[in-house]
Amino acid sequence: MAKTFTLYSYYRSSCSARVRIAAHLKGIDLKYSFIHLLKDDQNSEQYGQVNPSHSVPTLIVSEDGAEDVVIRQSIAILEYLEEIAGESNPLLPKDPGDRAKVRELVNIVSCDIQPVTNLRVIRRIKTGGFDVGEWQKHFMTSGLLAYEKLASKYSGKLSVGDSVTMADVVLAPAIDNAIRFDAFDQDRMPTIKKIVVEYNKVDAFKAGSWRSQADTPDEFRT
Ligand SMILES: N[C@@H](CCC(=O)N[C@@H](CS)C(=O)NCC(=O)O)C(=O)O
Repeated sequence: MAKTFTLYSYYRSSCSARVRIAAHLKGIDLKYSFIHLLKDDQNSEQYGQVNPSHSVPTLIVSEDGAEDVVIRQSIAILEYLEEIAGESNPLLPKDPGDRAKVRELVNIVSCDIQPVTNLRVIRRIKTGGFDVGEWQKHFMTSGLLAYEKLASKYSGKLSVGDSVTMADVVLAPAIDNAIRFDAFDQDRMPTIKKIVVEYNKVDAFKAGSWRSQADTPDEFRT
């Protein structure tokens, strides 16, 4: 019997979008279980049993009806998908030096930008009458400028060379967030601007985007 892949996801979660885009690129059919972050589904005791970090995404892989693999971190999920379906749209280049470039860029977004702009962090600092928008914009901008600097050396059409890599899968939803918080300064980020144009040509980016999920509210659909 074939494997079943179930993703706990929220339409506006950039970490979930990474996995959705990668799965589309690899032709892996995902079933969805929706966790509404603004309704606090992630903090339920039941979901805490699935993912003790109380965050999305979580990927459950079942075989013959039995749970086989559970992965609760988006980058670990991307690495897993690459390992089981590496030949279909490889997201890591063959050359170890190029792989390191991809992972550097992935880490700028997943370690330096996303964690400090995440919902639970924002909720916590909001209690101090903080300017949350300014905070988000600051960390998104400084992280993306670092990405820009490296990608200006590494990029061809895409972040590293001319093929889609894990770096692009992680960057695309980060740019959606940056646009939302007015942190995508295209004049200072010409390489990223050029790369983002390429995403519009690849179906998987649209299919995985926050605007086209089954839990996306109608007002956000394109
Ligand atoms: N390092 C984790 C971060 C996951 C994460 O923080 N996800 C966000 C959505 S992008 C979330 O679930 N936030 C819920 C909250 O902050 O309450 C990963 O990459 O999977």
